[in-house]
Amino acid sequence: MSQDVSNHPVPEAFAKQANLTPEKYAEMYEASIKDPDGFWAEHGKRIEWMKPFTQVKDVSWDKDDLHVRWFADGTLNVTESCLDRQLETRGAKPAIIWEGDEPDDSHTLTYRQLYHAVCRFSNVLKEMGVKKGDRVTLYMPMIPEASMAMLACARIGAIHSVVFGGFSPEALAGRIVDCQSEFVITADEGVRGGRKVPLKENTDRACDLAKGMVKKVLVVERTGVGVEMKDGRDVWLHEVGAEVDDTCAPEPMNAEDPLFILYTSGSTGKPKGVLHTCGGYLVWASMTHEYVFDLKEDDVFWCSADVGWVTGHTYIVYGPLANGATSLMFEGVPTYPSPSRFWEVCDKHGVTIFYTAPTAIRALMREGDGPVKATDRSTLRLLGTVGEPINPEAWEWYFRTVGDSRCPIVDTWWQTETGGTMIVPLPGTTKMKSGAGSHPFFGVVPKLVDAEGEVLEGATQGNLIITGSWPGQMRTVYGDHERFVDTYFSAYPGNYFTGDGCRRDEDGFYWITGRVDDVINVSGHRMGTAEVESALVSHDAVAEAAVVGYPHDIKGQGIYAYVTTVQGVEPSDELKDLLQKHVRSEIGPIACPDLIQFAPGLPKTRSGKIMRRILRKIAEDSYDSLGDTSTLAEPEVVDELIDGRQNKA
Ligand code: 6R9
Repeated sequence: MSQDVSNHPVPEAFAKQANLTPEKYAEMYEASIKDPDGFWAEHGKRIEWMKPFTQVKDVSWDKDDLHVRWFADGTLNVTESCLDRQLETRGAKPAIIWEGDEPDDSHTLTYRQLYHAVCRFSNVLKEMGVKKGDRVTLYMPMIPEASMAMLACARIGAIHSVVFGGFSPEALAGRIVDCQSEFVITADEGVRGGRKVPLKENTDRACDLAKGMVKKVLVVERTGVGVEMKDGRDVWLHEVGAEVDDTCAPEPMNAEDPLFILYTSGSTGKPKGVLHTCGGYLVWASMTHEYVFDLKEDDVFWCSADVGWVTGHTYIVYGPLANGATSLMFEGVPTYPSPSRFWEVCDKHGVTIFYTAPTAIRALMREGDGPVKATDRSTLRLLGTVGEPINPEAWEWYFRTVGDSRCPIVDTWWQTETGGTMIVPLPGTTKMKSGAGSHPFFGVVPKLVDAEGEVLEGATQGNLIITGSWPGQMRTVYGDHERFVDTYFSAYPGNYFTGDGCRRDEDGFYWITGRVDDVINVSGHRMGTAEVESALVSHDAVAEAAVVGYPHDIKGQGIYAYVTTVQGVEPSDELKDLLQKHVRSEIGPIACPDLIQFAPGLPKTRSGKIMRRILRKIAEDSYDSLGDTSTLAEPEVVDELIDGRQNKA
C-alpha cells in the first residue's frame, strides 16, 4: 500500500459535537487495559440484567483448558434490553425503518409495534414446538420479519442460525444438518434489485436434502406468489400469528447460554458454526455501536449489510436496538433502480450515519460523481466501512464526494468471531488516514508477530493477533470445540490468531492488509478456497482443483480456479460454464469462480502439496517473482500455467 497517504484531521464541526475526545479515548482505553475486570464490571451494566452478574471475566486461552466466560453468573434475556426497556421512553420512536426494493415501498415500526410483533412471533414459535436451546435456521429476505424472527428466538431461548438468502439449497441443507436444526423460518420469495429469489422453493429442496431433519417450516408472506405448503410441516406466519397473544414473557437465560450460531468460512473444511452467547455479545454489540458511531438519540442509523452476515446481526439488529436507536433496513441493492439509490434513501429517511462495504463504494465510484451529486445527503454526519480493506482511492471518494469532506469515516476492522468492532478510528478521537483501521477499541490489545510467533515492535508488518479476551469473543465452534482451539489458538499459543496480516506505521496506526490464510474476501464476503475446491471436484469432469484469490477492481478479490479434468474429458468453454453453474448450485453465486484455467497439472512439492504461493502469483499476473521453485516435483508445469493464464494484464 502506498506510504503517501492523506492525513485528514477530524472535520471541525464534527469534533465540536463528538461524544469522545482524544483525551477521553486515551483515558478509557487505559482503564480498559489496566483493570479489565473493573472496566467491564461497569460497562456490563449498560444492558438489562434480570439477575445482575457478580463475576466479570473468567477466561483461559490455554489450549488444554480453553474457555471464555463473561458475566457468567448473570441472568438476562437480550430482548429486554432491545425491546422492553425501550418502551417507557421510546415506545413511539421508530425502531426499524424498512425501505423496500422498490422506492415507493417503505414503512416504519415503532419500538412498541416491534415489541408486540416479536412477542407474537415468539408465541408462534412456541406453538410450533420450539423450546429453549433448540436451533432455528433462518433463511430470510431483508424484511423486518427477519429481525423479528431473530429476536423471537432470543426471547424464548432458542438459538438462531441465519443463513444468507443468497446461499443455495445445498449450502442451506449443510448448515441445517450441522447444527441439527428442526425448524426453519423463511419467506415465500425474496426481492432484490427487481428480481425474485425463490426462498421457499430452495427451503423445500434443502429440507429434502436434510432428510427428515426439518420438522416445521414457518413461512412469511413477502410477495404473495403461490407456494406449495407441505401438510403438517409448513405454516404461515400470518395465520398462526393472528391467533396468538401479543405479549410473551422473556425466558431467563444465563449470560453464557448460546444466543446464535453463524456459519463462516475458514481456511480448511466446511464452514464452521461460530457460537456467540447472550451477555458478553450484547455488551460488545451495544458498546461498540454507541462509541464507533458516535450515537445520539435522534440518529437514523443505516447499516447496509444483509442480516445473513455478522454485520447485520450486530449493527442492524442487536447493537442499535439495545441502544434504543432507529435502525434502517434496506431490502434492495445499491444500484437499483439507479446508482443514486443509496443516497436517495439517505435523503428520504434523513439518515445521519451510513455504514457500508468497500465493494459497494467501488461499484458506485465507477458510476462517477453524478448519481451522488444529484442528491442532497446533508443529514449525513458519519460514514463507515467494513468487510475488507478499503483502498485509499475509494476512501477519498467516499469522504469527499459522498460525505462532502464533512463526515469522518470509521473503517471498522472485525470478524464474525469477534462479535463487533475491534480496530477503528473512533470518530473525534484521531486524525484519519485513508485506508487505516487505526486504533484498538476499548479492551482490545492487538500485536503483530512473525511466522515464528516473535512479537514485532514499532513500525513493522506481521500477522495480527489479539492478546486477551473481550466480551464479544466467540465462545466455541458449535459442536466442535477442538476446531475452535485449533483454528484460533494453535498458531500462537495463548493468543487469538485473526488470520489477517497487518502493518503498523510510524504513528502507531494499524493497517489491515488482508488474509494470510486460505480465505479469500470476495465483495466483503468470506470464502474458503477449500470450499470452492470441494464444490469443483464434486463435478464428474474434475480430477483436481486449486482455488486462489486475485485482485479485482470492484470485488476486492476475485476467485481464480485451476482445474484438471479427468481422463477423457476435454477442456472447453462449455465445460467452464458448466463448472461455474455447478459451484453456484453447490454453494451460491458469491462462490462462483470468475476465472477458470484448465491445467494439465498443478505445481506440487515432492510431498504432493499444492504450491499455492505460485498459483497466487500466476493468478495475479505477477509471476516474475515466483520465488523458489526448486522444491517442485515437476517445475515445467509452471511454464504451462503461465502460458495459459486467464488474467493477462
Ligand atoms: C465483519 C466482517 C472478517 C474478515 C477479516 C478481514 C476482513 C473485515 C475489515 C477487514 C480490512 C476492515 N475485514 N473488516 N479488512 N479492513 N475494516 O467482515 O466479518 O465476514 O467474518 O470477515 O474480513 O480479513 O478477517 P467476516
